Amino acid sequence: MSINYSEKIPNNVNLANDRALQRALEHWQPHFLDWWREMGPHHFAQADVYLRTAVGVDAQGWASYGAVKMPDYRWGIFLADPVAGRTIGFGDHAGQPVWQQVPGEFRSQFRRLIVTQGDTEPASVEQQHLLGHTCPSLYDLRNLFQVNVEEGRHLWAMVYLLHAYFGRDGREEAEELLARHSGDTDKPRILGTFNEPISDWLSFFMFTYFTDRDGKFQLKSLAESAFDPLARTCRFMLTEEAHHMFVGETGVGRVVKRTLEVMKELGSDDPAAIRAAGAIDLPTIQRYLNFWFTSSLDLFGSEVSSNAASSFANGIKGRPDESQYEDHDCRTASFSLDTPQGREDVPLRNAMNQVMRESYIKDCEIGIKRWNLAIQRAGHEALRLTLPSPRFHRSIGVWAGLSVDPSGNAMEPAEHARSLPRWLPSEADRAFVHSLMRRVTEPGKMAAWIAPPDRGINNLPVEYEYVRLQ
Ligand code: BYC
Ligand code: FE
Ligand code: FE
Repeated sequence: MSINYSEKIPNNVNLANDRALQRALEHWQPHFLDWWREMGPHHFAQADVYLRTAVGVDAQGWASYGAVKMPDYRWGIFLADPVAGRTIGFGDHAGQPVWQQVPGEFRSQFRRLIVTQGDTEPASVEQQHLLGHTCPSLYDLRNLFQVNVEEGRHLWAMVYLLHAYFGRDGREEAEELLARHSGDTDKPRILGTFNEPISDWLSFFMFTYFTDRDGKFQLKSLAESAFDPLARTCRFMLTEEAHHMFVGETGVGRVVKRTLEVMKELGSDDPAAIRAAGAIDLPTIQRYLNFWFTSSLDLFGSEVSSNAASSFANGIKGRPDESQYEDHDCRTASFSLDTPQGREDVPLRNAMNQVMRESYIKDCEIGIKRWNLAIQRAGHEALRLTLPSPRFHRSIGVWAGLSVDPSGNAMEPAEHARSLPRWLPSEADRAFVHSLMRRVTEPGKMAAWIAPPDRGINNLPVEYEYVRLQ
């Protein structure tokens, strides 16, 4: 199905055929644009940004690239093509045809999940509101803006579902998605991580590595849903998501690379000397990693969850890559869970959040291995970045609020509190990282704390002027 760009709202869902829905979305559109102007990238409305825009939803060449002013970006509604004869892949309704409408009895459950998913998208744009001012290069500035406009489009994806399938409640929820704000004391965003400030680029790269990866896993599990429009929306969102994680993985990798260069020049791994030379020492990178990884672990919800069990039973939310499992019913199976009281067997359906979290952790390891390879190749046998234990620094689930060290061992609360500055970014770490954040906007030039990328965007050179500032 091709995308119609001649309409006010580009779409491949035949919006013109449903006048009421089209009018409702055209009514929401200016509210979205007001929100973007106020809460989106600060001060760059006039800049020409080299952005990709979706022009089709198939695997080959779905994107076109060109200079766009962000407020003119064509946010629209794009669903992956339907799969003929698709049936429900898991839970109590497995094998039955998928649903084109939301069954009444599951309506509020679906709405809650769609609202929660939708809430994270604008939240991340709000968190990154000021980052453009301190970009380490035009290449990075462009990547930030690409991520931002696509998160804006992900909001559109969820708002479409709310408007099209949830009537008046859905329209009200769509307004609320623009009324809650990241970090707002009265009306915060729904999930914890999306209220954490992202005020430096190391945090941005950790966020796109770890938190956008939660997005990947949540979208994969919703792409299994029996509610076909939700599944198709999420399938297309996943193609955009891949770039966000690329920005994170290469971003952290380039910070590590620059640190290794400085260590070589200095012939030292002394953090103070590395900082004095304008790079970020590996222990500081590890502390940022610890923070964003553990915060993102919380996004999977409690290890034992009746919500997760009923979402699975009802066909609402499956496991990422559900087809790779043998048992799609899981009613009688159990799961061995690591709890502070020891191993406990729990019904598998109730442990679905933990099943997802464990596949997420495996996926997180891939980038860590790559970064460590660079550290090893630079001749540092004793230095490594590691994922902390999932028991460490948790706010949700069975490990929440416990005094556990990054290796997963319980400790005295007072000793734990004293040790935290060694494990998580301290005020001094943040002040140092902030002191490095100076804007670099000469094409091809990089800030001193980050190595240049291996290649530019879409086969263009790294020196290309990816953002033309006005
Ligand atoms: N913070 O049974 P429980 C992305 C709440 S990222 C605060 O343990 P459940 C993106 C929970 O909501 C992907 N609250 O968990 C990335 C529930 O509250 P209610 C986002 C939390 O329901 C970067 C209560 O605790 N997508 O796309 O099984 C940039 C008990 O819940 C947290 C989704 O999350 C937390 N961390 O699962 C841009 C998918 N964790 O309802 C975008 C949709 C739990 O009792 N959401 N709670 O008031 C879901 O599937 C589920 O809601 C969750 C929680 C997995 C989040
Ligand atoms: Fe997203
Ligand atoms: Fe994303």
